Amino acid sequence: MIFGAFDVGGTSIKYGILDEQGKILHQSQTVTNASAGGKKVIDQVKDIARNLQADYALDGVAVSTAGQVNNLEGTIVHATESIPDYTGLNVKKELEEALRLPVAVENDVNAAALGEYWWGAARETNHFLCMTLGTGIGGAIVMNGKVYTGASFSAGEFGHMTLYPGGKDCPCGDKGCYEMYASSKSLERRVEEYFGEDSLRDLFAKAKNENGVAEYVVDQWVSDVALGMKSLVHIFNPPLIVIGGGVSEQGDYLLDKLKRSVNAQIMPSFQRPLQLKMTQNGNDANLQGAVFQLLALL
Ligand code: BMX
Ligand code: ZN
Repeated sequence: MIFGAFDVGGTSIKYGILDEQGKILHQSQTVTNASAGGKKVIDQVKDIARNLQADYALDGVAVSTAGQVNNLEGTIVHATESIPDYTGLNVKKELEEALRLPVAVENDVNAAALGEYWWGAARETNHFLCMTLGTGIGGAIVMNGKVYTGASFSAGEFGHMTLYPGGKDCPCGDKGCYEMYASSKSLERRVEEYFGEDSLRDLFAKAKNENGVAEYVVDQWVSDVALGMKSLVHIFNPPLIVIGGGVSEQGDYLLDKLKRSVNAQIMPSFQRPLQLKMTQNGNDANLQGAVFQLLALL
């Protein structure tokens, strides 16, 4: 069987063709037309899926998306203003009617967690947390090999823990949320503030070369990432946290800093069992996890 799979984020729509083993046969991406609103974003997905259908005999379409997702109905329970007017859309129904194919919809980080669980960094444990540092910060709680969804499919919105009361305005409507300080986007904002145009890759290259300002910017940000993790670790006592998002390409350099910063803040009983790992499958995990959810429907 082959599937079209999408990962809809506030910044880009990544998509690909996958088989039932989670193997990626083709992939590409485009910019999310988020400012045009959720309906237009789904139209973008429809158009791409129709083009894929012209080339591949798809058996279904799997969608990983930002926002809280009722994965039984395929609806967006709630989305922040990072995709305006997304809340309430029935993505599954819209796509099934347009494409005449079975469709599964899952929150992006829940999908990433499932991708890592079945085919990546979390294969060896049944309980773990997954966290992506992207445009926002998404989270997933996996217990006994299943994503914990909460009372209204909204559990795991790690990005909206309060890190600094009364702090920066968040697209969720509150102030001082974790994702305003510890997402990749927040690191980009810091880079712009200190260096003007530089990219995150340049920042890390400079920091690794012992550029003092670059190291300072990275360390300040790491300290905010770790501050949020401290709360998560004390609540869940997880054996593993898988970290995703663009910055995961910084590998051990970033992981070592994070481990030091988190360990300095948590009690010894939480330190011993805790492993931090970067995502193994990167963005592919979102596509894979969405396909895994689709397979469960077929
Ligand atoms: C936001 C929220 C989460 C999502 C997270 C990561 C919306 C639209 N998004 O906190 O549901 O998991 O961002 O998303 O409500 P990304 O855009 O960083 O990939
Ligand atoms: Zn928020």
